[in-house]
Amino acid sequence: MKVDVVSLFPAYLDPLNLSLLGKAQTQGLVQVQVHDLRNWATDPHRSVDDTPYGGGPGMVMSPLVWGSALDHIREGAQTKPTLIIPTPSGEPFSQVLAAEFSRAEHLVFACGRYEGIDSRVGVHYSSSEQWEKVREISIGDYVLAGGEVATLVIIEAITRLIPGVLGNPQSVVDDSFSRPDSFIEGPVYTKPLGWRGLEVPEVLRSGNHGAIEQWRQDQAQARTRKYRPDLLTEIPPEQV
Ligand code: 6GU
Repeated sequence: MKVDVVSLFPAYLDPLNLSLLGKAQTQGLVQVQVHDLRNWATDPHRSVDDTPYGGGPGMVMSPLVWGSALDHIREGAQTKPTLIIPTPSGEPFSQVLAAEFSRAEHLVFACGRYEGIDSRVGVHYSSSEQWEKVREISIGDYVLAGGEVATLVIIEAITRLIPGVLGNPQSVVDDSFSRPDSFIEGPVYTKPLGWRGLEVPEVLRSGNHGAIEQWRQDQAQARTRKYRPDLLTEIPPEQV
């Protein structure tokens, strides 16, 4: 998978070279390239934003600068990329979306700052034959200062699903939000058996695999009821 990230603060994306993703890049499973948006600014002040039409606070990022940057990336590519625009007003990110994006050949992330990117950028590339698709994605119900940290989150969730990136493929199957029942995962333990007066649950030492699986399922269900009751509400059948 090829991943391009365009940002005003390329150093924000430095963690992409660490740990699991750093190794995946060394192994050739993923190629990440970070670009400084200011390279495509053309005026003497190298500005990338302007005041919003209709008034209001803050600045809006220029479609001229974004258009030049994204066209440049497309011109250097062999296949149609998917454009991901992280924004708090986007579609909620999820494990299902991470799995979908993990099958893409080429992803391009457009990191906005200030009050966001001129809306015509997303509209234009959505209808362009040169791009696979455009997705505006939010990582949760809170507001970040820019798209960079959201991009790190999305890339990490996607790339660990690429075959070969994780050491143990079963880890991905067992994840919260990936199982058919969609419970969040229960508690885990390692040695020592006793720690500061707290014991590892007896059942995990029983050797009874059926009982262990049942216990884990019960724990996962209890935890989901407590923290994420929204995951348990049944979706009513569609009314025709
Ligand atoms: Cl993707 N961007 C920003 N700036 N804030 C967010 C977000 C994205 N997702 C949640 N909050």
